[in-house]
Amino acid sequence: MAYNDIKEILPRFRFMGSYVSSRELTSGNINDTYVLTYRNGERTMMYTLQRINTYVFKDPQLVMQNIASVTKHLKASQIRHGSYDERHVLELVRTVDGDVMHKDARHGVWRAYTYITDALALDVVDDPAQMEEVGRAFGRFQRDLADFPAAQLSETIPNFHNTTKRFYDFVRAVDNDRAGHVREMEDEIEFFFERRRMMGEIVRLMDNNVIPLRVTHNDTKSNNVLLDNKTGEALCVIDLDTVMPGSALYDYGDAVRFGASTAREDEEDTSLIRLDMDKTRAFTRGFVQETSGILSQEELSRLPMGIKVMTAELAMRFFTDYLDGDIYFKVNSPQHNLVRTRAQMALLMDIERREEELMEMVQRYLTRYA
Ligand code: GN1
Ligand code: MG
Repeated sequence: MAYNDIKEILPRFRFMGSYVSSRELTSGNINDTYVLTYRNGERTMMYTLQRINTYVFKDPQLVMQNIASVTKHLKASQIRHGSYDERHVLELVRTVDGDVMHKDARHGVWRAYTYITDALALDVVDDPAQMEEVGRAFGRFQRDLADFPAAQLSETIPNFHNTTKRFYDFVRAVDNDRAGHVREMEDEIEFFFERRRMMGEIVRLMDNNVIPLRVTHNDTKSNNVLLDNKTGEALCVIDLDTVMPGSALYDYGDAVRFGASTAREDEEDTSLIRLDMDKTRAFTRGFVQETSGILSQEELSRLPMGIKVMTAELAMRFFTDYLDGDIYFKVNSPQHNLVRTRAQMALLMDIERREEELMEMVQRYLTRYA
């Protein structure tokens, strides 16, 4: 029952009115999330309350500082462009002491936002038109943060999308074999070794300054965008925990990996998993239009590589966690991380088959913006 987990935390925040009810949201893999309903006279107020996973985010104070400055910047950009609305940017609720988070020894670290009502967050995207809106949202996000001073942001999870470094973590997990799975995982292990070079490609391009370092979201799943449930339009980008310096290819690639798949990220029947080209094109259109004048030719021409590298990276991260004994991602069964791994491997193999199609798709944007 959710209330018991949070009842001592509620009075620590400046929620308006009196508590009515709460429910837990379970789609995130890292933090614990609750939606709260309060009543203030005739008005119903809703909030999102989250317990930050401090195994994953070692320094939550830095995470919250990032979020406070990013939301402030987003709001200012939107006001400047005349696009500001309270449903277009997350708004932190402060603690009674005026802080951006509450921390105590027994309950952990907590933060809260005003809940954005009448909105959908899609775990599965069925309609290309929705995928285009998701693309617009992440494109605008990138655009609104293009002038954000990246030096002000802390790297809250160092090397988060450094896929080369992730590969070493994977090799270490194989060596340690903590959960005792390695003996049965020859094919999977081989799969990642074969793709080692490809996985380091974005890191190499950044190291060689071929593509720029940008302020990026780094967790661009479709359910991290809210769409208006009446008009279907993109409202707001959420889950700002991993906003850090990164590459546009991460945001583009991870979004396509998640939202343009024909199946869930943890689909067990791998025969159902493919890359849906209509959804991929729709996302690309939304994302590229909103970032036009910002993304370079070098980035545009490598968008397909972003899809490949990010899918391989996620497959390998899930697999590493499986080998480590499920210490990072929340799991709903002992096989969950392996199921996720195999699903992402299947998706990657389809992406590899479609390389030419993907290159043709970006060609259009290259000639347009040349
Ligand atoms: C985690 O918590 P959630 O579900 O938004 C993870 C992402 C992965 C994603 C895979 C901090 O995101 O990197 O892509 O799971 N977040 C972190 O579903 O590791
Ligand atoms: Mg999330």
